[in-house]
Amino acid sequence: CINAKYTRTGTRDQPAIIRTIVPNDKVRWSASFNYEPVEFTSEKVRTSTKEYVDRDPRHDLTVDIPWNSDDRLCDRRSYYGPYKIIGRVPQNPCGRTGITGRGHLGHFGPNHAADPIVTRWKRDKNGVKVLHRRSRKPILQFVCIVRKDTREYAIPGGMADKKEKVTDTLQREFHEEVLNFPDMDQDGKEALVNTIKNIFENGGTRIYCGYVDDPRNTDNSWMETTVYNFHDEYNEHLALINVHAGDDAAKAFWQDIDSQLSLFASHTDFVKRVTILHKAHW
Ligand code: RP5
Ligand code: MG
Ligand code: MG
Repeated sequence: CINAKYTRTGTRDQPAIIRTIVPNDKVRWSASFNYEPVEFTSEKVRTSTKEYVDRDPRHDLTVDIPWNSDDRLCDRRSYYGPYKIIGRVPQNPCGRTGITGRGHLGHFGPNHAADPIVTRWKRDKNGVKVLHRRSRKPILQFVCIVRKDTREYAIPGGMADKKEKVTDTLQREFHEEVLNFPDMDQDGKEALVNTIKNIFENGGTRIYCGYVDDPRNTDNSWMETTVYNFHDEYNEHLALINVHAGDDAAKAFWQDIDSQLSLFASHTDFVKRVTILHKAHW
């Protein structure tokens, strides 16, 4: 697990909730700790009647959620294997987060997402790879967004819709967040959709699957993701896309990758893994 202890929750539009402070050596459930976390489930989640938002089994004993299984509407399995159910709700397998309830997340237990890291080499005007002046390694660029909620730089990923396959989530989110072309004609859009479909379904490398140290995580609800890298080695297809922000993105652009990058949640770690894969500058 990455660190489960995140010091804040909330988004730009919703107030931050102060978490109980959990020292690093008290994050594991096995560490004894006088722990009285704050309970918090946002108004939006609590009052939602949407099918993909859980009802609270602690408040309604008729609610019977098929924990640790794929109930076809929602995959409730964790990459960490079976999680414990305590007091009728799941326990975060990565430990204490300083807050109970669901916070801003719709599901108790794992909330699954997918993250596409689309990369190309930084090249000069002659098409030659640009080497970093200190490391002498080539510089990778990835499609980056600024999230509308926290204003942080991030991978254009998103939550899996009900019944959705990871490959579909990756494509849908990439389209929604960075391929907003209001002026492009129908033929142009279709050609682009087909190019991306082909690459996303045939050419990706899985980089990571598991827990995300997301600011929305709680002791009962947490984010898990599957990260894929789609790399355009010769600037033939993905590298030629001019990205434009759409949906949850305030901005979208090609960003040089470097160890100074500070990204949302665990995204810096995911991007670093891609630089290792391609032997790029970090
Ligand atoms: C992170 O939140 C995941 O890695 C993914 O990038 C994102 C999904 O949430 P939304 O972007 O849909 O808010 O934990
Ligand atoms: Mg998103
Ligand atoms: Mg989205």
